[in-house]
Amino acid sequence: MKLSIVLSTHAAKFEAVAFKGDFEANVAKIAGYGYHGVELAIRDPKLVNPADLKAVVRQYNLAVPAIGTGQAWGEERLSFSSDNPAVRRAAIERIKSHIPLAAEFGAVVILGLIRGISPAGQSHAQSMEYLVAALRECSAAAAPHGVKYALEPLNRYETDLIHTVADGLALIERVGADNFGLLLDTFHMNIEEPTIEASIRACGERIFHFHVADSNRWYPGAGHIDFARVLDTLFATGYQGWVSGEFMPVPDADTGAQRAIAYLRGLDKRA
Ligand code: LER
Ligand code: MN
Repeated sequence: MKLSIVLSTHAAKFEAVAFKGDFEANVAKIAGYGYHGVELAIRDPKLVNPADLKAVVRQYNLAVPAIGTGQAWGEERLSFSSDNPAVRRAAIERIKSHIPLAAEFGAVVILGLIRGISPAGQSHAQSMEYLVAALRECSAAAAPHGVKYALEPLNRYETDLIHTVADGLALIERVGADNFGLLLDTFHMNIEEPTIEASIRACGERIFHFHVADSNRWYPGAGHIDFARVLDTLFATGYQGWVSGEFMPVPDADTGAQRAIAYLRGLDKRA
């Protein structure tokens, strides 16, 4: 099992990003705890220096399996489904601007809350049309660079758009791009999926990335998700990707990160 953990390149509001702030010190800690990768949450690629990022992760021998983009919604309200065409355009351009860095790291680009939330007065069907158009454009731009996008089904309390694997698979059909798939997150799945294992099997080869947090969004092992079964099911699909920790800094970021890796390694001796 290849294990990574989410790290924000800048201070962020998103509460499930355990490591925020001093980048190099956090990378050093994450490597020290035994993780093999860092998933980078980057609001805007213009705000980071790719050479510096690369130098730091290489120095600590870490991979970057995925780049999270949700802070562009969280901090700037950029959204694929906005009723304002300028906002939709800015969201699409922002998401395309992640392509060079993702290509360099071999990272999948995560599409979480950048999908947005249907604005008051806009129908769900209209939001989905905007979403499909944005995803087609971004996927087509990324394909020649070998970059993939992974849209994450999110629970109903965060958005009205795409809650389940079934919703995500229907969207994949509509987008019709080989480099567009899903990111599954056990926290959201525990709220929305009828059966976590059946949904993982249904998603199969379109699982492009995987987030782990327990039912309470603390580190795996702190709640009631059966991770032995979930991870067995995930790897039985042939999944070759990363298992990435995205959980709250409880009791603090360092303790959570250490408990998560100890617990996951205990489940899978290959971790
Ligand atoms: C991001 O990966 C996530 O899981 C969401 O809850 C962000 O809002
Ligand atoms: Mn997630």
